[in-house]
Amino acid sequence: MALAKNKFYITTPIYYPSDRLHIGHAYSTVAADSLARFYRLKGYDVWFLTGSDEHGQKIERTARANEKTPLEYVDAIVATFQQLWEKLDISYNDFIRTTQERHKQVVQRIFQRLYDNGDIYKASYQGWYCTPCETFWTESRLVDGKCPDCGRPVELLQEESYFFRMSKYADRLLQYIEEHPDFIQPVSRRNEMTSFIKSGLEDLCVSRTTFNWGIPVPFDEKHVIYVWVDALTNYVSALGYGSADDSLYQKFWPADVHLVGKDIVRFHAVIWPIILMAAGLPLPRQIVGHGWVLLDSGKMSKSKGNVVDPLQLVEKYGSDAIRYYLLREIPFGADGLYSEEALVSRINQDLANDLGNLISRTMGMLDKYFAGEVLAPGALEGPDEELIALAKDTPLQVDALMERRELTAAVSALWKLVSRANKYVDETAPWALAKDPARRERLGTVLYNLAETLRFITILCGPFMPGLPAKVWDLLGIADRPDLHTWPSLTWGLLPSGIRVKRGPAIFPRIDATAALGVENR
Ligand code: ME8
Repeated sequence: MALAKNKFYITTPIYYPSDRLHIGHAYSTVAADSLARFYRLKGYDVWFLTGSDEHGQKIERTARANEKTPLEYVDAIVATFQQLWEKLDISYNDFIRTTQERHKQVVQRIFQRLYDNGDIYKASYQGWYCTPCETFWTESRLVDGKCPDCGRPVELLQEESYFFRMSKYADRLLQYIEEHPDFIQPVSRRNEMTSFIKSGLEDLCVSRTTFNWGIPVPFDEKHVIYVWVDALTNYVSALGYGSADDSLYQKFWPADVHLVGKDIVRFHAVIWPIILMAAGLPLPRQIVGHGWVLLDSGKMSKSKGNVVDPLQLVEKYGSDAIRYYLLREIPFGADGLYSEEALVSRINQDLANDLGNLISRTMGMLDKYFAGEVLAPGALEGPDEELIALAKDTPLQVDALMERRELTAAVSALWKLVSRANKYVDETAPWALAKDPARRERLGTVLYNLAETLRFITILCGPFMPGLPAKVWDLLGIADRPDLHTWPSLTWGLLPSGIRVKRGPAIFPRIDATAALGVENR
């Protein structure tokens, strides 16, 4: 019997189609995609979900301001999401829209179940609502009368509403968090959540009557279901939970990682687990809260006019470069600053100088000295052992760091191997060996070691820069050897001798910073 493969289910937040996405949203999705691709590389059966969160008062108002129906409005914006993900090489398996019938049914079913179990009750609500954040606040949590999350004005709500007995589950959730130290990552976010829960959970208002753009409460159609309850349910509705074919749910739930920005960890680490507990479903294994991509001028916002459009950046610099930059420059888990200057400098330094040169020097020397042929390696000498040891160890390091969700550190570990290989070129000076016919075998060994190191680097770069491998395999002459592109093939020495490499155009051309950034940016 074939062994069942390990499974890995990862999700991104489903973004609001109230506006086009900016570089911060792209950051979340790129990070999730890199994890998804990494686990695929390791042979896991991966399910990667993204989508759009289309209901709620914010969308309804934005659509009206644009003189469109909500659905017309979101249809156009969701198309731009999908276009962006295609350009950024996002390998999602499914895209869920909360306006889809498959989603609505599951939300209603779960809501009904919570009601039937006595965890949802009707009462009159009086309190404050932040529409941009779609969040309820009690008076005591407001800061200077404004939303404590985004600082914008809140609106007084007085409605008859349904409430969810969150308070009843607070102790169970705290205990769960304590017993599962990896549940909320990084640790700083876990601590924030524990103190948030300890400060007292109030029952959550989970329905609204003052607007229509949402999923009706199944037993009281005057009410629409609170948009966060609707949105969070996407993670199981997309798997067909409770439907005639729930095979994806059976296979992939519970999720292995819900990757989200730190601003919405609270919804994922408090409200969502309690909904699941109340519905009798297993909890996700992990919520990873990453930091924010900030600009010199602060957080990106339309009103400040400082929104960075990822689509334009991809057109200008390419998907691999943008992905690399985001993962490398913003320390994963913490906040980091975005600037186009830093992006160009990373491209020129890390990609053009370090990796690009390693590739072109290796191919160039093989071409020049051996007409492109990779010779079988001979005895090891000098720095060979050190290079090989690092090449063998790097997959282990990258693996351990990815398991700990330390994406930036994983990319840095990989770049240590790139640097070590460049240093190896300087140490072994193949151009000097080439002058001495007696050292031909040594030259062959040095170039074999470089080509094999490059194979390791390329395999490990794939999850972060998915466009790169095909280009390198073509240059290395092993495009038709998929067995040499895999995780299990990260065994030193599998690169066969006798293959023919070729020179090609620079994979990462240097960017002329003055031209790229323009005068106003300098
Ligand atoms: O919150 N830096 O959607 P949203 C890093 N629909 N990440 C950023 C960012 C920045 N400057 N700005 C946004 C919602 N993000 C809900 C989610 S999930 C069931 C429902 C990312 O369109 C980050 O992941 O406001 C953040 O959590 C998400 O976009 C918010 O996207």
